[in-house]
Amino acid sequence: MPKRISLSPALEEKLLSAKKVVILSGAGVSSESGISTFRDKDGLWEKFKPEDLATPSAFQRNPQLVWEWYAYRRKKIQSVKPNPAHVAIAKMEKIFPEFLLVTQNIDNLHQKAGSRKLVELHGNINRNKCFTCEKISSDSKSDSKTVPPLCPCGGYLRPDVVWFGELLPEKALEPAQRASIEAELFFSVGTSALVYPAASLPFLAKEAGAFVVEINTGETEISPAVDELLLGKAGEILPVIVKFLKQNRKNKK
Ligand code: BJW
Ligand code: ZN
Repeated sequence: MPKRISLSPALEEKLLSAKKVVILSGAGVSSESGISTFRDKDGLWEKFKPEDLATPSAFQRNPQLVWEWYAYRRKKIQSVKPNPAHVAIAKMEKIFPEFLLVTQNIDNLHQKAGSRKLVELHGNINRNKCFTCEKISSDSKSDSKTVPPLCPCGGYLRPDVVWFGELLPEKALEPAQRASIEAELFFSVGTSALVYPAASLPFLAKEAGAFVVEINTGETEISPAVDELLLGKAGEILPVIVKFLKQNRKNKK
């Protein structure tokens, strides 16, 4: 039986008045869909080493191993559905006049749930790009192969995700930072807030005056700094927030 979720009067007031809202999402948002997180017990980094699979030098050393690991994860991701957390976030986009979802997730589940106002900080596993010339590949058949296909330039294709030591796409990071600074209400949902620069966004928002809410099954690095910590599953807490908004927020736009 899920425990009763109560929102503080301060959060309720912000939910009713805020126009500019940002949600930062992490792997915890997809865990109720059956996708493993990275750093929880049984998370991906317990079974696999990031330095062997999620760095440019790992790919240079063993492109086949890295390609196969992503092919395995892609197959799993394609078999699952968005959960109530994804659905609630897609509904929130329609309620607040200025809204941005900043996701670290590469699994496309937010888009499947209907989110449109979003930036992908760490890329998307459904796209490939060339390791050498960085051109995005349009070859959708490349999914099924067990060795990385080749780009017309001769370089190997790789998933269009951001590995450790790589820069985040400026077209995602710049709007994410700007929206975080301008936000009145900022949610950090299902992320351990350990990986930078994504983890700096709640602090940017807080320093610029936003009311910062964290939704997570456990405490994280940012918990001591947030205005409201809602401990529990994103798929149980976010629908309660949407229900409150629908019942109480008169002027939706
Ligand atoms: C629930 C739940 C439920 C569960 N409901 N909650 C030293 C200090 C500071 C920084 C660095 C440093 N050394 C190197 C760096 C930089 C590095 C970094 O931050 N490293 C840290 C680990 C220390 N960052 C980078 O390299 C980034 N680039 C960069 O900084 O460029 C400039 C630069 C270059 C070189 C040197 C220095 C600077 C790039 C980072 C790329 C991250 N890539 C990955 C892989 C993507 C592709 C793939 O999927 O394979 O992105 S790593 C992985 O972590 C993935 C995630 O997006 C990211 C964040 O993880 P997330 O989402 O937070 O998941 P978890 O598992 O950590 O947490 C899940 C949370 O959910 C938990 O808290 C649970 O409690 C909770 N939860 N179920 C609610 N139902
Ligand atoms: Zn190329």
